[in-house]
Amino acid sequence: MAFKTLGQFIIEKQADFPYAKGELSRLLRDIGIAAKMINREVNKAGLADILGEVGQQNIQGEEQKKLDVYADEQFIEALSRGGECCYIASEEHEDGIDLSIYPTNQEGKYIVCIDPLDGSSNIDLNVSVGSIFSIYRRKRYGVPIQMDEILQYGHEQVAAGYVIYGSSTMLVYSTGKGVNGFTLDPSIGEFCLSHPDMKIPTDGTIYSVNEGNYLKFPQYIKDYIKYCQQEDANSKRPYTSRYIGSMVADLHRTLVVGGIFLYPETAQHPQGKLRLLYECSPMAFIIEQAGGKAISVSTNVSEIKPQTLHQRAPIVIGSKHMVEKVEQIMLLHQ
Ligand code: AHM
Ligand code: MG
Repeated sequence: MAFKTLGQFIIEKQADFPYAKGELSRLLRDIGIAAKMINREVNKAGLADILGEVGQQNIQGEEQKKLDVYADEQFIEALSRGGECCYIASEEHEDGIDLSIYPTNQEGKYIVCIDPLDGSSNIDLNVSVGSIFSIYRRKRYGVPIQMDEILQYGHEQVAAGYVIYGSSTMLVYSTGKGVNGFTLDPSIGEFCLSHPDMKIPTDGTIYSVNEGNYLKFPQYIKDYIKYCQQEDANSKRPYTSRYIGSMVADLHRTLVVGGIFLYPETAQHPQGKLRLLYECSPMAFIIEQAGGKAISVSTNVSEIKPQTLHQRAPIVIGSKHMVEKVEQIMLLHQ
């Protein structure tokens, strides 16, 4: 059967950007390579005891690294290599990594924000984890990079995507012209187009939230959860509850079969838990590109102006009608 690899697809799609010189395509390809390297290590995670504990030397005399550190290094290496990227903001680093100070990357057009291994607390349990990336364009050239170029609105993203290391490994991304998904074929070591032009169903029957936090949630979220649990044949309620605790995995399911994912604000954590630049904005970009919706209390996630690199934001994201229902209930409380 004929199939299209990620590399072939990226080159084909370059025609969508007539003025582009191929830098974004190269950047996406480099991200694909990092994803394959991380996938290889994630698949071996259960062998840690055999290959050597984290921090110990393995049989080849190499130091074993924590997987999130390894994933971070793979991305940084892949993104630094090509010269297209001038700045990396990573969830793993307190400060950003300014590559524009190096002659090889000073002309780089792109800023990349990454969560190299999201949901890493699940790694030892053989539960799906993921990587998330988000790409912005530089605003000025020939001067040192400034914070306003890094802290851009979600709607200014040029591309965003995620990799899910699950029962199979997939890379899903968008450059603002729809969403496409690629499954890694381990026999040939290539991501192959398996989910072209992904669309999230407008309605769904699954809600996904850490209900252990229920008592701390604001009233409109509590009311929405009760709404999900009430019986109503027309809207196929009660909905099913599913929560993996890996944002990438929970949102991948939401994208494919529809549903809603919530990580709301609480009195103790008014900004929720998830990071705006590495988790909320890229996932909102993908879900919106697929026809869904993402809000942060009363604004769209894509309309939040980030103030700091590691800023958090509450998020409600998924099937359009389900997110709109949360908005309706929220309005009743104002
Ligand atoms: P991490 O970046 O430390 O891995 O945390 C992010 C993860 C998300 O993948 C997931 O949605 C969320 O944390 C789960 O949090 P909780 O355990 O509070 O429900
Ligand atoms: Mg994370």
